[in-house]
Amino acid sequence: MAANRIARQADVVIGIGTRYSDFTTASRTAFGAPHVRFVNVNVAAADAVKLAGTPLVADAREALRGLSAALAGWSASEDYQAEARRLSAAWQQTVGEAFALGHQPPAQSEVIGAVNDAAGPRDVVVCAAGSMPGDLHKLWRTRDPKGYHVEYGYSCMGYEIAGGLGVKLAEPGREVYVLVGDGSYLMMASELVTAVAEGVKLIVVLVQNHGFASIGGLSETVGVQRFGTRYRYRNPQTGRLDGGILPVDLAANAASLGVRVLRAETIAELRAARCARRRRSPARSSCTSRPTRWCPRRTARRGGTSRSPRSPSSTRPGAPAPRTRRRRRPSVRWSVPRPVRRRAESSLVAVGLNLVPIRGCHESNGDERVG
Ligand SMILES: Cc1ncc(C[n+]2csc(CCOP(=O)(O)OP(=O)(O)O)c2C)c(N)n1
Ligand SMILES: [Mg+2]
Repeated sequence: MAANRIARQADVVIGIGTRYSDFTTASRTAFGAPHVRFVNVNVAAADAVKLAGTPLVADAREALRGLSAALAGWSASEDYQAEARRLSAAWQQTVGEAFALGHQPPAQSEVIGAVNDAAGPRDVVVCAAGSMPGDLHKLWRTRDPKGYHVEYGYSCMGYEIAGGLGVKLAEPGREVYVLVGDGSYLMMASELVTAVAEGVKLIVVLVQNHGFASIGGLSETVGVQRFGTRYRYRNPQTGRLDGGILPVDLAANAASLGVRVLRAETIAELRAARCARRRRSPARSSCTSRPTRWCPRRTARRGGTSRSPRSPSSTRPGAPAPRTRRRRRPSVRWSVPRPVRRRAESSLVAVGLNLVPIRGCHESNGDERVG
């Protein structure tokens, strides 16, 4: 709000390293002064000329040094500065309120607030698509230039976990908080397996609102019907995807990939989940998964024997010889070895934004094919 008001009246805008994307310019509607002009500092010439600006193709720090020297002795009016400070303080208050709405199920802003509080000053938040990037750029309090990694270029679903893995590899000293919607998670969560395999620690917060809330809402605001934006069965009565709620359980999916999973339905539980993670206490989590490796194990030894190699007589010295020495083909048994010890533990906190019944709901549309 504060930035939007200032942008609306600005007569000169100095853009530093910005691509003037749709998100940051509200699709070019953010700047409302009739003769607004732009000075664009950018190392990329293509971005420096955007919005018919005066291009300054240069390193940002050097350009700002030069501009500061050129503007020495000039400053914006006292009133203008006071107004900017007042708007900024008012917005901070709005953010504080959005972080503490006390909704149940929680509002997305409360989830963002809880994660923001949990993150340290150098930690990184990663997000890409859905309704969260819009909320994050309004609400997230970034304290470090590298602390905010949100993919506004293409808003590409599925980027979050893979992108978070890349961020963590580049900056292992920082905690990486991946905020991901259920739709994005469903599109691509496979790099969780890589994170587990490589012992790369990610903290994934899966925000479960049971569908593509942003796209569904967007469709309706422009007068178009939703299509497949909620996880619903096809309804034989209507022929549409408006049947019972699909029993999608993405937290269980994450657990199956070897990630430690905690579920939270309230903000208090979300905050407690972080404490539980710190204490490394599985007892605190409602769902803790252990990685299991299914691997073939040969049970017959060379030469073959009718006994299992585990049978005591096969190992006891001086045991009587077996009565039959019939050759058997080596058989393969599947075993579950003990969980491997992980170097670093990725965890996923699934937060339900919408307390919809997701178990047994296929009964509601009478579809017997799905169980
Ligand atoms: C690869 C890709 N396909 C489609 C889209 C269009 N799209 C943007 S957000 C979205 C739904 C995201 O759902 P979810 O992650 O659950 O976030 P929510 O809208 O519920 O906040 C879709 C389909 C996209 N951004 N990227
Ligand atoms: Mg969603």
